[in-house]
Amino acid sequence: MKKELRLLTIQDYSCLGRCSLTVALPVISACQIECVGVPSAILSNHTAGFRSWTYLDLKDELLKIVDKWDEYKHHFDAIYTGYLPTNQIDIIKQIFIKFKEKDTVIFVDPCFADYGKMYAGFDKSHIDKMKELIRMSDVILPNLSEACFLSDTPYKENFTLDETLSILDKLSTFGVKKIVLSGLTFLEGKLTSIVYDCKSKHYVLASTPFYPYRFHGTGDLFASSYIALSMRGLDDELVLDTTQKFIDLAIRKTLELGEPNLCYGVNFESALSVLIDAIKGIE
Ligand code: PXL
Repeated sequence: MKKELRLLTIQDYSCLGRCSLTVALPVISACQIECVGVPSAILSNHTAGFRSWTYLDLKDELLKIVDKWDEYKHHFDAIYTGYLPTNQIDIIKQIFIKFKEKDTVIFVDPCFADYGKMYAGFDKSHIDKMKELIRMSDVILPNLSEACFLSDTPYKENFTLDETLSILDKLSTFGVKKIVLSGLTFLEGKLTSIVYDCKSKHYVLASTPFYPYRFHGTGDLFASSYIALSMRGLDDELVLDTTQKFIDLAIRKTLELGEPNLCYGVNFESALSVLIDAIKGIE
């Protein structure tokens, strides 16, 4: 009998540009998990690649929304945070405490940097606040830039596997169980990701071809897919491999349509079948 699963995710809703909630909701739903999405902010579009945007901060709504649920019994199998303004992190910590039960897994995608630079509107104070959130989590899913900022490692595009493992070792001092690091290029011509078990130091890798484009939103797709498939009980090797294949197909579908407009993200809608097929095996 298939188990019903419910996940709470808190991140922004950027109307245009496929990222955050607009990808988390369909990806997690495709894995047959109820995705309860609470928007931290509403933007006209994301801030990477577009010239300007509107921004409505929903800080004052967050506790109002989740406290309203006190009238009902809500169990969350997982909580997943993505892009968050610095001034909301203390509230998110309260939400973790409110909903964390024995079997609730907390996933944090730090989501504040890419290509060695912090996203527009963030400063270094965000890194310390994010470390506080990470210390309360079970699994973190940084990209290479975020991993460098969080471990005080100077950023470069290419780290060797040994250098990557030493970054992971530093990050494991935050007390998390697992680290899922994406966007690695130590294998030539490949885009590689790694799941690192902080206790055993055991790791698994998955790779797909590397494309010389800076697509937006692929980190959010990666995190949503990894989290949903692992909640469905697939082992890390299969989760990572399927997630890489899902994103690879989304990129190929985008490229098939011609020269991509990178701001709009990737055509993941055409690749959802990869996730649907992966969980068919366990139905
Ligand atoms: O995909 C990361 C992301 C999420 N949300 C917003 C962003 C970005 C990246 O720039 O601007 C609003």
